[in-house]
Amino acid sequence: MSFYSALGLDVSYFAALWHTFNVGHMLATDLDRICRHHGLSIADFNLLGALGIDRPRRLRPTDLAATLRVSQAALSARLLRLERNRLLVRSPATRDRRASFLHLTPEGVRLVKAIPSSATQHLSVNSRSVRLTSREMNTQLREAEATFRDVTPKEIEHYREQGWVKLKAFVPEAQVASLLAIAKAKMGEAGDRNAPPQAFSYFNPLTMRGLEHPVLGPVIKHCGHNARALLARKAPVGIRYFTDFFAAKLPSAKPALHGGNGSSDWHQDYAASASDRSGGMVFWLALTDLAPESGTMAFLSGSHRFGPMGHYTTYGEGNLLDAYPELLDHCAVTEPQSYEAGDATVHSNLCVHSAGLNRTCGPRWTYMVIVNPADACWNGGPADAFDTTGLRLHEVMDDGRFPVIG
Ligand SMILES: O=C(O)CCC(=O)C(=O)O
Repeated sequence: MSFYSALGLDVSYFAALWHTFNVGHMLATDLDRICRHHGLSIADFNLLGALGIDRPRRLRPTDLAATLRVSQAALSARLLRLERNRLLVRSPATRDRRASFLHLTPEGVRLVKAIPSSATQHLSVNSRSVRLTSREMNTQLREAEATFRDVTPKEIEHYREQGWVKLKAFVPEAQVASLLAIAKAKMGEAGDRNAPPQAFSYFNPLTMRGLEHPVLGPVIKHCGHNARALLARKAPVGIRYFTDFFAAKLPSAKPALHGGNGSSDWHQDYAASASDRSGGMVFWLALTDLAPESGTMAFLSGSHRFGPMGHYTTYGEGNLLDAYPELLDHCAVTEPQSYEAGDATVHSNLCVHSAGLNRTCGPRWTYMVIVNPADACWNGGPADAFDTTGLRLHEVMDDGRFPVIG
């Protein structure tokens, strides 16, 4: 304040202005949290809401950009994504065939109505918030921004049906920023400073075993808690932690020091899990915004129903689909996914998946957590992601290294 008054500005209204700004910020954070439960950001909701208003004339993308006060470039990517998610469609404008009008789909209309009604139930900002001191406001904001969200019934259903699921904003921004900073501090900005004990062609891993770590621990436990909901066993079976690691897929155009700049061809993880039963899953968390050209995950939806189909090293120069081409008659291949920082995908260790080359010029930063059902027993085999020393055949893997976390 004294800085501004020294400039000769009238600062008598600054405190009120700052307070109003903070209440607005709290409200936006709170609304964003609610939108994310429905798989949208607050900006997506504003966009759909603008299309939901009854107007004499439908909006074109240029009208919408002006209404929302955003650039055409920022709007185009968002429109494409919402169109792909079947929340809006375009129809050609009658006078100018090159232009298009935007319309909500029935699902878009449903969301535009559902979000305000869930806001009335779940909004934590209320009339009392306006009277909070700035210290109380900061505490509330920090808590709101750091809140982990749970998987929704719709996401659980998608996982059960398809063997994988996308979890928008699964880890809050603050934690993702800390994870990325830790990864870069240990692996370097280029993601290749560490030398893994076992180098992989498809990414450069750094195993963390971070359960006790102040930043990694809560993220791992968040995965464990939600893995239990995704597993959806009727028997009261918990979730056992197995490993967690940073994985930097390195640019394919540059030579790599320890591998890690290749693609991850179609495969399942099950054969590398050393477990006597299915139910294991991988949480794959994007630490930055990731577009398909950085080598993101694609899935063969529903392939988890077809049982184990071999270890990824057993197809010679080919991949799982060369050995089981008939899968393509039954299962749809998804596009490589796009992620915003904090989005995750989770795949069952029986779901066939792949990730392409990283065609960008920087590393693809991800953090992965691998879990199994707590009643899984060691099948006597080796495991790719963890050490099986000390495990006993046909007994649960309750070695102290693998605690139940969900
Ligand atoms: O991140 C990748 O490139 C592949 C990941 C993968 O195959 C897995 O998580 O099982």
